[in-house]
Amino acid sequence: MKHFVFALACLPWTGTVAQESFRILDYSPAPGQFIDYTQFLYPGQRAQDLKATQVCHILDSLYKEASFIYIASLGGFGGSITVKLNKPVPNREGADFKVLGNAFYDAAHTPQLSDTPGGSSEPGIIWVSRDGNGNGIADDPWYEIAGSEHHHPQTVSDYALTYYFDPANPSTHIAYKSATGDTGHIFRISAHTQPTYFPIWLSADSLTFSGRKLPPNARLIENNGRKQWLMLCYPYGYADNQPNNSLSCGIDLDWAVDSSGMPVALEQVDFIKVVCATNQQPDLSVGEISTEFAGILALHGDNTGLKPVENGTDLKVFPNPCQDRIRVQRAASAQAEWLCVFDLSGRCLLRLCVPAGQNGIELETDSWHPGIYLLRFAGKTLKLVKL
Ligand SMILES: [Ca+2]
Ligand SMILES: [Ca+2]
Ligand SMILES: [Ca+2]
Repeated sequence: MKHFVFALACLPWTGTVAQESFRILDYSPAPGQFIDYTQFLYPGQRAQDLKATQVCHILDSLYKEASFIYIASLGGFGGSITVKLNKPVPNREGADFKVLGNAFYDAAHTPQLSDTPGGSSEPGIIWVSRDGNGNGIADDPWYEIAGSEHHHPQTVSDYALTYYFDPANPSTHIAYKSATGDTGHIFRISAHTQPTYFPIWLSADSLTFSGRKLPPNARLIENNGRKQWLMLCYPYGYADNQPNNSLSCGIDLDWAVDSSGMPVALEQVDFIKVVCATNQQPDLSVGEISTEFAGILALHGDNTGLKPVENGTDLKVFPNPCQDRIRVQRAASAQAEWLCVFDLSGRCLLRLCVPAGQNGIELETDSWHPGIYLLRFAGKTLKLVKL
């Protein structure tokens, strides 16, 4: 979507990121406003000589560059990236890894939408595979991470979409047609002026993608008389859906299912694939909803991916340990913010919005089971003990 640069971006991340190293096996984006073949050309190279392997090689070098965080767009529905991890991600209790993207909450507007946070959320479905035969190649079964919308009545399990390149008019909107007859376009956006939005190194005429399509998550809301598109976050289980520093961004390998939808027991995974899973083009100012991929973060037993801080001046929770209630206090803030409580498996147990101008809130905790919880609020995470 608009507002993001393709090659260099600041991730909404508050901690130290120690990403997993990986190698790109395949990059097959759908058309999109951030898809630009010219950035992959060697000096003097012709577009028709650009190869998919060359694109993967260049992307690999960009992701390895330590001085900045690289984000690749997957374009519209069906676009994907597949990586091989240099070190497998084990399946331990709770969440095991995060797929990093550039999703963020819009704190100014999400309170209008009850308990559903939103902002920029461009969900992608995650697939995983392990190198079961040990040959280093992704020729083993793939399993889908069944996120929160897997069984939603508006989710379509076998959606298929074909995008068409018009060589006579490459710089126009890219037309598509689904197998069920939906038609539309990946819109041309005035801010992105490359010769075409079509990934012409993959095909010279058309590209067909198929897979599970999630319900649309973009909503047009009105705020102070001004209309604005807001992308609601799905609760869990997708890439580029919840912010990187959100506990809801964690992926548990126990959510993996086989082609029959049955859960599978995975000890570890070596390959991860991310697929843009919605087909939405809100309007000409936003463009297509396109999943972004910024890397993989293994949680390695730290199920949250977040290091809790001690009580401090910015955020206080008391009493801690607690029994029947707690008071959560932040520094005075004019902004509405989400307060979330998670268990140690990364499961969100409570989410509520603290209105603008209110610097604290009381929570009743007498019904909570004794144990350790993580409370996320005001950009901090605190460890909370319930007696
Ligand atoms: Ca797990
Ligand atoms: Ca995004
Ligand atoms: Ca293999």
